[in-house]
Amino acid sequence: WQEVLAEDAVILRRYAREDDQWLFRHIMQVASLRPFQHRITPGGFRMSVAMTHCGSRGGYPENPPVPPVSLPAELQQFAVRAAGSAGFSGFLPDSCLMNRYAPGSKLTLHQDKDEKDLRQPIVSVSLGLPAVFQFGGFDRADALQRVLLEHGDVVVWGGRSRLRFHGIAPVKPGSHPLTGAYRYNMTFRCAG
Ligand code: MD5
Ligand code: FE
Repeated sequence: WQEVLAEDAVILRRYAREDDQWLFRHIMQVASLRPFQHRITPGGFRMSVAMTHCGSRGGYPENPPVPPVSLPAELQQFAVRAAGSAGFSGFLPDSCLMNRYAPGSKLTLHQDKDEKDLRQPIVSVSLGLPAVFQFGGFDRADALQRVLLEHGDVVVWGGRSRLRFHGIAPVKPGSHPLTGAYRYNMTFRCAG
């Protein structure tokens, strides 16, 4: 079932549930080639979320250098199908960012604006432990909506909602049969 969060932002509740095992295997496969890393923010802080990715990320330099890992066609097709179900046709992602949240990990309010073509949506897939998603406006200080994202939930963010401020509240400890002590999120993007 679908839920409209805001203009051009649609939640496909549990959309990925029946595909959770092979989706998770792809995360593990990518992480075996490019281990999850805690990036350091421009301000010098180590992020609590660990990240890896496959496909393009817009050609940003990696430090230290890591081998390229291509975006598996079945992952790309899953994202194309999800975007279509949410009403976004013509989406062809070239990258998948994978985030891993241990208990206590959070993602501070931010905008996703590194991608070259902001007319393209982002497809997000949540697996494992639930998390409270914070969904804001176009200014950092705008009021936040809070939405629980659970295992298998898919969200498609396009149009106006593409540039909304958003974040993830600290993940509560727990255990999930597929992912153990973690929450994982995949975001499919046209990084360019
Ligand atoms: C997450 N990841 O759950 C989220 C899901 C990230 C990130 O935010 O940058 O890795 S993607 C949420 C998103 C993407 C694009 C637009 C909006 C939300 N939005 O307008 O709220 O790890
Ligand atoms: Fe983001």
